[in-house]
Amino acid sequence: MALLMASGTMKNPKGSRPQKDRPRSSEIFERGKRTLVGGVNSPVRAFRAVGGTPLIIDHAKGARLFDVDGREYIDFVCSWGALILGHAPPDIVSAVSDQASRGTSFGMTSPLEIELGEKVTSAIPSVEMVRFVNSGTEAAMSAVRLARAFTQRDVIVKFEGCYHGHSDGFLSEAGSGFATLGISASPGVPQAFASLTLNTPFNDLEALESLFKQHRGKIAAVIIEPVAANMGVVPPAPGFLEGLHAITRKEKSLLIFDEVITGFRLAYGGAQSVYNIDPDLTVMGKIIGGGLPVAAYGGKRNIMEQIAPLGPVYQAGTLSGNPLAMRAGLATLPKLEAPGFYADVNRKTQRLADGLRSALKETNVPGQVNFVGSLLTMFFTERPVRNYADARTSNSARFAAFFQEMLNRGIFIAPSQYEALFVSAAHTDADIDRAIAAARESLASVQGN
Ligand code: KE4
Repeated sequence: MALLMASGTMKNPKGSRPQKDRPRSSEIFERGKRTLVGGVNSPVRAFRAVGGTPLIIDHAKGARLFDVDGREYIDFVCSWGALILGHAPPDIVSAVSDQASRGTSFGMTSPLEIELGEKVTSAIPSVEMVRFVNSGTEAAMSAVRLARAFTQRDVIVKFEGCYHGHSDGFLSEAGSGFATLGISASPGVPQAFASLTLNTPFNDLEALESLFKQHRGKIAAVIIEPVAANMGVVPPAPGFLEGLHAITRKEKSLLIFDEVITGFRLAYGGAQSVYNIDPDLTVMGKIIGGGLPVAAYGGKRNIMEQIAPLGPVYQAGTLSGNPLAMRAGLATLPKLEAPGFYADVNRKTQRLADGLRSALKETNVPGQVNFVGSLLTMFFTERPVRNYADARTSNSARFAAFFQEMLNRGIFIAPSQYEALFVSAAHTDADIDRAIAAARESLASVQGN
């Protein structure tokens, strides 16, 4: 363990550039590569799209990450959106510590799961019943299995660039780490299975209509990130979600909102409350676990009651609803109900977006800043980004150079053009202004890339 503990943390004097080399991180990463595939437990952490030694984190607090070389970063990844309160909020830490002493997993139901289930279903009216699982992948996979069983149809429609986890049916034209690594399909998924997932462009109702025409009566469900965040942030065009909802009603297919990122982030009721859409099923994750592994799927009672043990659709999980994660979720959600919580994170994100837009203008670097609520992406392209094809016109070499410049200035953004920046309650206006200043300097140094 001694090897892995940082030799004390060293704050960077205000405004100074941290050392570029991170010797302890490289040493630990090299060691990690001997046992962990690629030295990571999730591909995007390997910095393959941006180069250099990945961050190896010693600890985190508030809006800060501290790596094993004692360098400090303002964190705009926030565990990929899970930490809307920032790292190690005191009340969440004490709730989890208290629960640990009372048992971390009972293998049977605890009142905690019921309480969190009540919190989630009262926050999201379309979710009349819920099932907790351990990852967004598991939740999305289960929701699709349920939709297929309920409709007795096999085909699923997803949108190019959207990501719903790594279960077989979703590994085509996916976003997030898939797009980051530039892969569009995955070995190991039988063609017979992959062919049951159809992709169509985000924000294009005409293409969706014609897909339904070609596959009339065969489409079980359409699954969508209501605000795409895994191709970078792309908001739904006006009327798009309403049109999508109307088409699924007409075609008697289910509409699944994947709110793993947007759930409890865009509003306490998720994106569906912002855009006033009533999906049949909703997939959630990240924030509801307060940083511990929790995800969930839920929806209309008559659909959810098809799930075992009530119905024939099987889904199970050893650690599903475990008390430790439930306590973290129960300590987190009430804080999001506080008056002004969302207005504040959204205001800070607007400040960041405005600052980045003026930095792009001042440095003459072609770029687009898309943001919704506290989700933001800066695309290095002159084309407005309304779908995955637009996103892919981004200059990935310039993004990679920008990423490194920002990291050297103590700002950690997602190591991929196809991810979001996340603003938390822990970020201060000073943090936002520091990120804007760093971006202005970083843009100036990548103009030539
Ligand atoms: P997980 O299985 O990673 O918990 O969740 C899958 C998932 C499902 N749906 C949406 C909308 C998601 O964004 C995700 C996972 N998000 C990525 C980041 N964009 C996880 C980061 C990673 O893969 O390491």
